[in-house]
Amino acid sequence: MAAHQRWPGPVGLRCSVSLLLLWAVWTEPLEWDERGYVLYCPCMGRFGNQADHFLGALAFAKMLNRTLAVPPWIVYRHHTPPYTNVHVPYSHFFQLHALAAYHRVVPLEDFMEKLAPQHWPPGRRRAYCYEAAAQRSADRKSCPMKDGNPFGPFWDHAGVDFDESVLFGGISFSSYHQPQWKKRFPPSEHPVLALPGAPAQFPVIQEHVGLQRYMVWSDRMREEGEEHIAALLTRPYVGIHLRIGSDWQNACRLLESGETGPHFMASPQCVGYDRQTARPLTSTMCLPDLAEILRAVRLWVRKTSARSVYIATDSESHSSDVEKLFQGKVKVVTLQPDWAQTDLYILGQADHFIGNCVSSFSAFVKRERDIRGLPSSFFGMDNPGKVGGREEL
Ligand code: GFB
Repeated sequence: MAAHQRWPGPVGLRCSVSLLLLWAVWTEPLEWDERGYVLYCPCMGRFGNQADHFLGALAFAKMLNRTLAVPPWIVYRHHTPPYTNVHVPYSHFFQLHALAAYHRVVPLEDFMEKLAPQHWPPGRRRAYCYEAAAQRSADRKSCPMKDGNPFGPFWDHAGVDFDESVLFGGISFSSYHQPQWKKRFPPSEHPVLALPGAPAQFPVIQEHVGLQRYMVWSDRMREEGEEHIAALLTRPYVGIHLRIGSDWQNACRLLESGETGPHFMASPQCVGYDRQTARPLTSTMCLPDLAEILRAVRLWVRKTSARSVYIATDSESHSSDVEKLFQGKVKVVTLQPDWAQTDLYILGQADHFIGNCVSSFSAFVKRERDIRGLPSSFFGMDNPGKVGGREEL
């Protein structure tokens, strides 16, 4: 597949222009931005949650016209070496310069190394949080920036201790409160808004879904993903995401009580964002059983005349069941890669994708595919349509 087909044309063009601009900028020493900065810890959930929050944080920084200090991804490697949190720079998985087509960004690592020593030195590092969050601290007046995991390790990794707390209340991160943010925290007095969590909602709001177009895979991830596809898969291929592990089984049990309603974690992506008109969320959509997995795979393999199936999974792959279904006529591949992002890449490139409606891991793939006009469905929902955001330019 040619590079220009992978990303929508206008963005490709914008990316090339911004690449040139950024090349020019980044060969210069980093200049302090008087319009201020937003820093935050991606401290909620794993990759899919962090990605949802990232889109909202990007929009928040743009709304306040502050530069976003792009945090590293927090990857929890507690069962494999190094058996701790790993902080992976944004640019390991995605192109930093592609973000510049939307808004000004700087990697948190560069901010700390090149700007903070002079402009945000120790002794002047203020934390900003909701009054309600400060209630959790011992003195009830301090933002709990470094309390517990992943908070402490994140700010330690960045090399930050906080000297003071600024509390706020009565304002949300939505555009409705933009004037209040600007009035309350002018960059001249509050140059660095450092927040304990993402200034964003989970799941990502509909308006920001389209910002996914600025999250462009890094060359490293693209090359690795394309190598796997070329070596293992024959097109057309159907990619499926099996989110069926024990943590997920527990989460889906909450649905049974009926208290959640149709909006549960990432489900607005398939039931619709409007609560009044949302389609029902069934337990099969959250936790498909083997019968549903095989039904959906058979349907989409037939519809697309697929020659292979790629299974990404958080636990069992059920690959032998899928193989049996097609009596060996369809190749079934599961990689269980070292980085979950490799699975995301391969799912994103599939000729058809079957995801889990409730999972933000699936939501990442669905957003990327919607932007590129590629078809997706969910277990328990064959025709979800597209829940796109308005074009963010
Ligand atoms: O991405 P994520 O926030 O999606 O978290 P959910 C799920 C994590 O599980 C991923 C791994 O980031 C991966 O590390 N994982 C899940 C997978 N599916 C796959 C897969 O197909 N392949 C690979 N390689 N890894 C939320 C969590 O998960 O679920 C919350 O963020 C909470 O913390 C909640 O646990 C119940 O939205 O699915």
